[in-house]
Amino acid sequence: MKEQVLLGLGSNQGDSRAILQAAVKELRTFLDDLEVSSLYRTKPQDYLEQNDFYNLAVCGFFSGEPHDLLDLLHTIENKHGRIRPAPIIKGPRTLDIDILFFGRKIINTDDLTVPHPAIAKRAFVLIPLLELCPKYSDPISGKLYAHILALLPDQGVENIGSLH
Ligand code: PH2
Ligand code: MG
Ligand code: MG
Repeated sequence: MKEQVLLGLGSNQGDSRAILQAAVKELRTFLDDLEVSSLYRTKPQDYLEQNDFYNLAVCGFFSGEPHDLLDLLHTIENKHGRIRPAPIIKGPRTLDIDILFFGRKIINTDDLTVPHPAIAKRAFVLIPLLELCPKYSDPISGKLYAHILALLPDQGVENIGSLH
């Protein structure tokens, strides 16, 4: 069975736009009917002493287990120079691909938490996500993400057009 998955991508090191373009191309090899949000330039959150990020979200259909997807995403991140373990937690990175949702599944394992635990406080995730899925709600609380976003302060998320 195919599950609809939503991923959040980010980069603030190297040629971020080229890295994100290459990553989306690689995602198309195993995600069907891939939809890609606009590209956003975003102010860093959590760890503030770093460059602005480029963020976007994608949505597609995956046949496999959540950990199969996680392995594929780590392979793409590593190929684009992702350093593990991170020298600075939540610091600069060439490429980050987070599983935001895997269908409506709730997953809590050592290496994977789905829905991604920080979605509700991050405009750089919510804004591209809502561009693709305006009616999406939190599988745990049932709250509409559009309502959650409306309550957040401005976090400096600027739509800079299409990735291509
Ligand atoms: N990722 C982080 C920490 N902070 N800030 C922005 N704007 N965008 C990100 O992707 C991001 C961040 C850790 O994953
Ligand atoms: Mg990550
Ligand atoms: Mg992340």
